[in-house]
Amino acid sequence: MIRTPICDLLGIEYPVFQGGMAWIADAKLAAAVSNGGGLGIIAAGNAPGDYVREQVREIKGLTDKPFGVNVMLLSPYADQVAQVIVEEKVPIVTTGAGNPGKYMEAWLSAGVKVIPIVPSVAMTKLMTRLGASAVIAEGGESGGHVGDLTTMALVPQVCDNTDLPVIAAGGIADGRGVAAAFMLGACGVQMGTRFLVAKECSVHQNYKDKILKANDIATMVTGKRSGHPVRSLKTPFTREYFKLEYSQATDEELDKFGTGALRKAVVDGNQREGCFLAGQIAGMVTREQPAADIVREVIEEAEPILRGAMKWVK
Ligand code: TUI
Repeated sequence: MIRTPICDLLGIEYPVFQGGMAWIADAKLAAAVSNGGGLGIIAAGNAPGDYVREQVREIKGLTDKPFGVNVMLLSPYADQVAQVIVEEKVPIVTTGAGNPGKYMEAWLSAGVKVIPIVPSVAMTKLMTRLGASAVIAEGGESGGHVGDLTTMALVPQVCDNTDLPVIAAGGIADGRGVAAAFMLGACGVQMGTRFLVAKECSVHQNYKDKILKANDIATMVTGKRSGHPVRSLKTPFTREYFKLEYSQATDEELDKFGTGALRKAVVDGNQREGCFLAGQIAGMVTREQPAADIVREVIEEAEPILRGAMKWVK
């Protein structure tokens, strides 16, 4: 059995978070993960506060286990969502794609546990000072919005600069990844792409099929020009977007081309115009499974690896 400080801190059985995937991670997926003993997380993404309120009310009817909400800080509705979290007494918040500093006081005084995603040591130190309960160190192997550092380089440096529990994310999809994360000093993991093909994940079947068929070199990063780099599957859309980025196209033209592409992937399964966010481990994700099985399986796989880790040391 693997039990780590994050399990006691949050009241969960397995130290496994499901990533707050925008447009994808809804109350049903999050409830399935939480009921399986991990931490299910509802993604606010770019949705308004009322959507998040509905989702939070729904999950409370589906599980009595702890759950979280992920706030995407680039969202125009981030202020609304931050307020809904307080009003609806959400127990745990994770944040992504920015600095949640301006919400910390309100959340902490409402008793919310705040777990920011940090892409650097500087952000780690700031979040530790501001009262975070833990941090998620997410490397650029992940899908979606990516920082510069890899998980291998980021996690130990984050661990060296905080006493908080560190959750590793980016490039983790099985027990080997979990074991490696623990070796680097993390006491938990967050996975997105692996949960995207969970049975309870309601993303369009075309999206799941594309992940299941992906190989090691199936993803690429676009959006560097705008300062918001995003990793997704190579598709006609991403190749065209990439070309436009390095052309004379204006920022407005580029924005117009990209708008709605994630919705087209998630809701419509549109293989030509959709943007299918995915991590580099998509090539290892080969079967659809119940979310609870994923949570248990990665931890059960990690146990013998961690026990046998010293086999080459005489
Ligand atoms: O947030 C994510 N992944 C995401 S967000 C998203 S929706 C989106 N759509 C279009 C453009 C951008 C986003 C899809 N996937 N992961 C967590 C994450 N956070 N990765 C990196 C960061 C991060 C980056 C900078 C966190 C903090 C940060 O701070 C910068 C600063 O100094 O304010």
